[in-house]
Amino acid sequence: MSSLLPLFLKGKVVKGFGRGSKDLGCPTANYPLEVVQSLPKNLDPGVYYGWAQVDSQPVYKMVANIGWCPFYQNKQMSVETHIMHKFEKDFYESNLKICVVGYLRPEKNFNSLDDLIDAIKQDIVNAETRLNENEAMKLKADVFFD
Ligand code: ADP
Ligand code: RBF
Ligand code: MG
Repeated sequence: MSSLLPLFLKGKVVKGFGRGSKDLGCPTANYPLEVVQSLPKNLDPGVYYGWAQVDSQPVYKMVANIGWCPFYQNKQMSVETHIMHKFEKDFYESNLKICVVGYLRPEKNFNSLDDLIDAIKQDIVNAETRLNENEAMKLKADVFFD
């Protein structure tokens, strides 16, 4: 698994499932199917942390869910990125580059939406810590980003 990381992805931001992740305080920028299909076949589904850049804006911290969302039982795998930054407006159709730096945990099912939200909040805390480490910081400056 770890040999596949860091993993660099880029693509356009498309409309997701419209479940109102935004209302939950956790908007996720979704990639189109072709990006999902380009993933290494042996990449473990789960929650990851890393860096993200919208067009040529600054590079910010992110957490990404790569998988099937057992809570919603999606039929298709998705890659959705929550960028740890407050944006003034939506950026559908923009280019999104992400560097997937490390793995946080497997996807889980939850008894309630509140439990899912609590888990995501904890993921953000964990990502913050990991991304402040030197090895992770180096990737923020990778030539991949504009
Ligand atoms: P959808 O189901 O269409 O993905 P979401 O509720 O997940 O809808 O919201 C995602 C959209 O919110 C993104 O495509 C982007 O345009 C916008 N957005 C605003 N702030 C962020 C952020 N911090 N991280 C990710 N997306 C954000
Ligand atoms: N969905 C799941 O079904 N199980 C998970 O463990 C899970 N973890 C997530 C972690 C993060 C950091 C993010 C951004 C999303 C996660 N999701 C998970 C996806 C979530 O179901 C999706 O973003 C919903 O649309 C949120 O309402
Ligand atoms: Mg989304």
